[in-house]
Amino acid sequence: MRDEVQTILVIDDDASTRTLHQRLVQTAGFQVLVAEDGKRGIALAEEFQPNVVLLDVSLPEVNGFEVCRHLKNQLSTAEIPVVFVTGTDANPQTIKLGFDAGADDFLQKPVNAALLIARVRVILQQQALREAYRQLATKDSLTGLINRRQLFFGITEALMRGRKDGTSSALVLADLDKFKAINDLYGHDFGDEVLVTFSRILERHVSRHETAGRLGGEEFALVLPGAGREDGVRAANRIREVFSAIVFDAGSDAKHFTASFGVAHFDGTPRNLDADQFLKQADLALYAAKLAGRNCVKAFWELDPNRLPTIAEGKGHTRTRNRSKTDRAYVHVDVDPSKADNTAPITGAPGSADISKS
Ligand code: GH3
Ligand code: MG
Ligand code: MG
Repeated sequence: MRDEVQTILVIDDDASTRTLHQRLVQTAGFQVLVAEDGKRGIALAEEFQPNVVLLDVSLPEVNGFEVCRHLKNQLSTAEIPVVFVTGTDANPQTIKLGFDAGADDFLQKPVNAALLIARVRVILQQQALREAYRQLATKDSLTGLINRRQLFFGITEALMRGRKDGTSSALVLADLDKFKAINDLYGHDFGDEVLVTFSRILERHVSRHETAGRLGGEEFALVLPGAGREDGVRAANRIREVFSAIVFDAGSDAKHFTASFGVAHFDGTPRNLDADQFLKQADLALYAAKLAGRNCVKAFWELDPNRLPTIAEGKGHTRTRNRSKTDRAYVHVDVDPSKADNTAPITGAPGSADISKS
């Protein structure tokens, strides 16, 4: 729930009721918006997204039930709780009609001030709890990025749009290089810091309609709806460059770390490409980037289709279940801490076969 002062929208055609309800909620510390008819009320709800609507049943033109149904049927206003506050007609039938229309509560005029405010506060608490559960279900707790499950929704949505109207989209997978060695050399907390830093970079590089998420471990994905092939590669390279330029303070050492990227692209065909297969394409490209020496970007469409590597069953990124650990058993990294070079990047030099930095 928002931190700022919470806003209550009062919709009532009776001026004295509006004034009374306005005074009550203002005294309780809420901000208030008022509307004298349903149409104006709906417009205010859409524009200002109030935390609760206090809604009269009998209104001219559009009645309260219709207003409530309208709010509850629109994605942008469906979550706003509605409390009916009705005068003349609080009989069993109108109460049922109110709740059928989606009301969260039903109060009788003249309202008991303490009861009205208490009900509003309970509703706000329930909203806050729902929001907290939503965060838990959709966000990764370490980085605050959306989680694996939500990423799959985003990928599926991008594919559906592509199938429908040919809108292209790019999928970028990123995997931090030799991250196990970072943990081993500098500790798990330091490793966590690196993950968080990488996540902040991803966030800064995505626009509102794009998505950055954590697939698990040190693996991340970007979904870029509307992106052409080169847009995906460019985005990956920008992030790669920014990340590798960051100087991490590892005890007495200043360290640079790197990441490898795989890019796949969908332009509506093949129509039956699903999220698993799209991820697999990006994963094969990422694997090629690791093989090419890491700290580089590879595109699926540039790979030789006759020489695609076989990723061992269950070792790729394309599994739909969540994983607690993200070992890539097919990439072997031998790290001898005693030979660690504290000034150079922890990763090897980019491979000469790198297509992406030209
Ligand atoms: P490569 O360059 O081939 O990707 O090598 P890598 O070492 O990055 O890959 P590997 O999959 O072998 O190691 C990933 C490591 O990431 C192992 C795991 O312990 C660590 N890891 C996974 N999740 C977290 C986390 O939340 N925090 C920290 N600090 N480490 C994590
Ligand atoms: Mg890695
Ligand atoms: Mg990995």
